[in-house]
Amino acid sequence: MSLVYLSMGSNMGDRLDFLQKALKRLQETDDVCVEAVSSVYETEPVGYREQPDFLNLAVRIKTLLSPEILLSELQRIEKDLGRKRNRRFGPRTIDIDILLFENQERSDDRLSIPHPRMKQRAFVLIPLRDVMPDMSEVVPDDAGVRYYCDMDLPSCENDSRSPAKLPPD
Ligand code: PH2
Ligand code: MG
Ligand code: MG
Repeated sequence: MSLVYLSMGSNMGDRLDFLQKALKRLQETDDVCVEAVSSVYETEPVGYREQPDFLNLAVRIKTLLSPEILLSELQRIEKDLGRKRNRRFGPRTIDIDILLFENQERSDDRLSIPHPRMKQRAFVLIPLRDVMPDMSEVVPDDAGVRYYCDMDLPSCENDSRSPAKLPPD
């Protein structure tokens, strides 16, 4: 099992709904268990600034998938939720990025791990700190990142912690 941290962002349409749907799809993915989800933060756009504010969150998962297969699964979820690949850094219904994959380091055309820009981005590091309590990164200026709400954790399949599966009192 690999320990993996992801970042999600949305700045089109019903942003919270896109994040919720993406989390549910992630939890339903075979060989992926969503272990923890950060709070949701509303964040000013970084890079290309003429676009609506984002909602961002971070996710901690355990997975049996390789980085390549996980990336394909994440891209499938993005596509199913209406993601169109237009302007780089531009508006999107849902963006799911791999931040860290165990201690792996790699950089090729398809995938760079750790995510090359994560250390400069408060909209990545502030949510990440919620799901990675021992995070050692220094968080850059947090202006433009505001707490928005908490997010329910969709439970793992066959997860005995799920309240719905507990016997009645
Ligand atoms: N994603 C980008 C570019 N800029 N800005 C914020 N606040 N949040 C994002 O998720 C984001 C961004 C490209 O992936
Ligand atoms: Mg991104
Ligand atoms: Mg992306």
